Parts: sequence; C-alpha cells; structure tokens
Amino acid sequence: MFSAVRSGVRAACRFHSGRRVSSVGLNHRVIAREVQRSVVSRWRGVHTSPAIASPLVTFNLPDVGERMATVVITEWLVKEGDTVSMGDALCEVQSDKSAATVYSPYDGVVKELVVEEEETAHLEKPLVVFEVEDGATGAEEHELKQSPPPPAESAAAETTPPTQLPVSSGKVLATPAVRHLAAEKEVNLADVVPTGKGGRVVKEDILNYINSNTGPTVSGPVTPPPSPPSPPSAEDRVEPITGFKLVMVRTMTESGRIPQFGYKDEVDMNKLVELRSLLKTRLSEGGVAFSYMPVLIKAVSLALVHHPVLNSTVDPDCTTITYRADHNVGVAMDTPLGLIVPNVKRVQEKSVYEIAVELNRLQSLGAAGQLPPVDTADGTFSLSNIGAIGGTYANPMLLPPSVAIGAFGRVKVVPRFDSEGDLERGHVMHVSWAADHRVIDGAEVARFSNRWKNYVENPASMILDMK
Ligand code: CAO
Repeated sequence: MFSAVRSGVRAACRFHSGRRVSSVGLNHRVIAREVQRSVVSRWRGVHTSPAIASPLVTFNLPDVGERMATVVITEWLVKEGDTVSMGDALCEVQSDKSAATVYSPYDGVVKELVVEEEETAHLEKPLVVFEVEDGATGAEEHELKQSPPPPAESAAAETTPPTQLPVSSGKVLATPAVRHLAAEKEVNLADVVPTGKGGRVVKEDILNYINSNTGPTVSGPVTPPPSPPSPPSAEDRVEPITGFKLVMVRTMTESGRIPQFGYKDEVDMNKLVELRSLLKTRLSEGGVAFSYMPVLIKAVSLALVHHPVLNSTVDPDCTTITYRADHNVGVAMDTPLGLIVPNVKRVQEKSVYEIAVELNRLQSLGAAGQLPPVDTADGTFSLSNIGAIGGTYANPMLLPPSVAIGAFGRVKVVPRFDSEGDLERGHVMHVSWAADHRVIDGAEVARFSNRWKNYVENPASMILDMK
C-alpha cells in the first residue's frame, strides 16, 4: 500500500511536470487521491511528497507587488536543467507598474519553466517546477508570497524559511551559470564589477575580471578592492516614501513651521578626551563601548536642572507649556532603516556608566532595526552627534513637541594657546543648539549652553552636581 502511494505520487509528479505522463501506468484510485493532494498542495504553492527522494515542487508566481494579477516574463535567467540555490534570480518580470526579479525559494534543479519569455504569468499560478532534495523544500506548509531580493550569504539566510527570504544588502546578483563559472575560475563574485541589468554580474564581467587581475583570483588573504559606486541608472526611478522616511517627512514638516533660534559655540574637549581614553579601555573590558556621548548627555541633564524650560513640551497650537519632570534625552541615530531618535530615559537618575550601557543597547537595537516604540516614545530633549560621521557645524531641527535640540560636530585637533600663551595641541568640538523661539529666548539658550559647556570642559566638576 505504501509503495503504491509512493509510485502514485511519483506518477502524479511526473504528470504535473507535463512530460512523461504517457509512459506511466497509473492506478486510478491512486490518481484520484493524488489529484486531491495536488490540489491542496497547489493551493499552498507546492506540489510534493516528503516520502520521495527527489520530489518535484511547483513554485507559483508570488506577489511581486501590489497584488498584480498578471505579469509578463521579460527574461528567464535560468534554463531547464540548471542547478539553483535558494535566493538565485530566476526571472525578470514586468507588471503594469514596475519591473521585479523573482528569486528561487529552493536549492534544486530547474525541471520546467512553465511560462515562456514574453508570455503572461498569473499570480499564484505555476511558474517553475523544481526537483529538490528529499526534505529540502521546507515549504510544504507555507503559501509562497512575495519574492523578495535574495538572502545574504550568511548562516542566518540558510535557516530562513523560503517564505521569509530576508532583504539583502550583501548578496551578489548572478545567474547560476555565472556562479558556476565564477566557482570554476575561483573568482569571488563580490570582487567583480557588475555591468548586468539591475547590478547583476554577467559572464563577461568574470572574464574581464580574470583578464585584468592576476592576484585576487587565487585564494589567499588578499583584501578585495573597494567596490566602485554603481553606475548611474539610465532611467528615472520613482518610489513611494514609506517607513522611517515618511515619519521624517511629517516630523520635519511640522518642525519647519516652528520659529527656531540657533546658537553655536566651540567647546574645549581636552579634558574629556583624556578622561575618555582612561575610561574607554576599562569599560571595553566589560563589553561597554564608551564614546563622548554618555558624558555629553549627562552634562545636558545637569544643565537642564537649572534651565527646565529647555526640557519642556508645548501643545500643537502652543497654548500651554509642560515642564517635564524626566530628562528623556533622545539621540539621533543613523541606522540602516534611516534616521531614528530613541531616548535614554530618566537621565537625571543615571550615572555616566549607566547612560553608556543604555546607549550601547539602543545602538545595537537601532543597527538591527529592532528598536521598540517604547525606546523612541516620550523624548523630552534631543541630541544629534553628526560629528560621528563628520562636519563642524550643523543646523539641527526641533523634534516637536520638545523645544530644544543640540548637534555636535567632529572633535578636531587644532593649534591653541594655553594660559601661558604657549602654543599647544588642543581638541575642540562645535555645538549647535536650536530652540523653539516661541517659548524660549536666546539668552536662556546661551546660559544653558554656557553651563553645559562648563561641565564638558571640566568633567570633574560634574561629580559635584551628580546625585
Ligand atoms: N568626534 C570625533 N569622534 C567621534 C565623534 C565626534 N563627534 N562621535 C563619535 N566619535 C567616535 C567615538 O568616540 C568612537 O570612537 P572609538 O571607535 O575610538 O571608540 C567612534 O567615533 C564611533 O562612535 P559611535 O558612533 O559608535 O558612538 P557615539 O556614542 O559617539 O554616537 C550615535 C552614537 C548613535 C549618535 C552615532 O553613531 C550616530 O548615529 N550619529 C549620527 C547621527 C545623525 O545621523 N545625526 C543627524 C540627524 S539629523 O538628520
């Protein structure tokens, strides 16, 4: 009985592949059962049986965006008989609105390309039939949805189920044939300048690379040259503004309506640079990265105690002002997803060390794109350390409903005169403040800045005012 089902399944798969049906003698009861199984599997986007050594699976056209019911296959990037890996590009498709690439959700062999080039493929209808290793699909229980860009070449990608291929920033785009050629010639695809469509490495790129390189193709500890910037696109590209960018549109548009007072000063960083180099090694032993920020943040909180209006919020029509009890100091972060401003909560109660630990946590979450709303909500003051990237001055913009923000430039080594009039090596940093000029006057900002600057220039003095 079991073997009958097995052979029936094999037969049904062959039938499905549309090739050898005439050569297979089918038991009708088994056919009926397998057709039923096929219907269920097709609904899931997969036609397979886990009992077979190399089952055939049908990959249906996934949603390539906006649930387009049909697309035209503009180019197949694989051919029947090709061996593909999960994440390899299969074909280019074009809908009414956009072009997209469809990627393989399996490791296996392409048995059949169901739709011809220039023909129409239908959403959730068969696109490719694969032969996969026994148990390699892992997709039987999932409906295959949108086909995203290929996975990164990492251990994480290997464990990711096909329905959730991660967005990749690192995977090199190439067809299986090109990958095969690269492997044969021992060329690392990441070293090759892609000239193909959509930044894809094509065969000629590999050959050009081999012709122009003698060293890097052989294995060994050779540092690859930095990749050149992608060539400019031949066509304009329109994309919707979503996610963090959309939040930035709304927040900054609102901010732009507020009259803002700007104030800038130079800060002597000599003592803080020295203090940091003392503490940095110590803290790094405990796994805590220690930058200037924890001290700069704590100095803000100490100064806010004397200038509470800078830690206030105003309602949208600016009729009431709320003096906030907690110093929840936001830190603008440049993350892979865009600008985000998580805040260190209750800085007034935290030591510099505790602020460093919290900042490390926020930075790790930000870098992973995993900051929860609680970390970004309820900031009362903001800082932007644009100097971590570069620059001297900035014009920071308020993050409503808070009423003040500061931006730091890069700490620079400059010639300075000491108290004796002798030239010395000095570290300076510029700070640029912006405040809501509807509720805060310039003199208040200057006094706040002087107090903050005094703490930063004499970090030891902070001890006296810390609780
Ligand atoms: N001047 C000189 N060196 C600086 C510096 C500055 N202003 N700021 C940071 N550095 C150094 C740090 O000391 C650290 O040095 P080490 O490697 O020797 O330890 C290194 O640069 C990396 O620091 P970091 O960036 O990891 O940590 P940070 O606490 O200084 O800053 C953060 C954290 C999140 C503010 C920063 O990484 C960042 O994202 N800045 C960009 C903010 C931004 O985009 N602002 C614009 C907002 S408006 O669009």
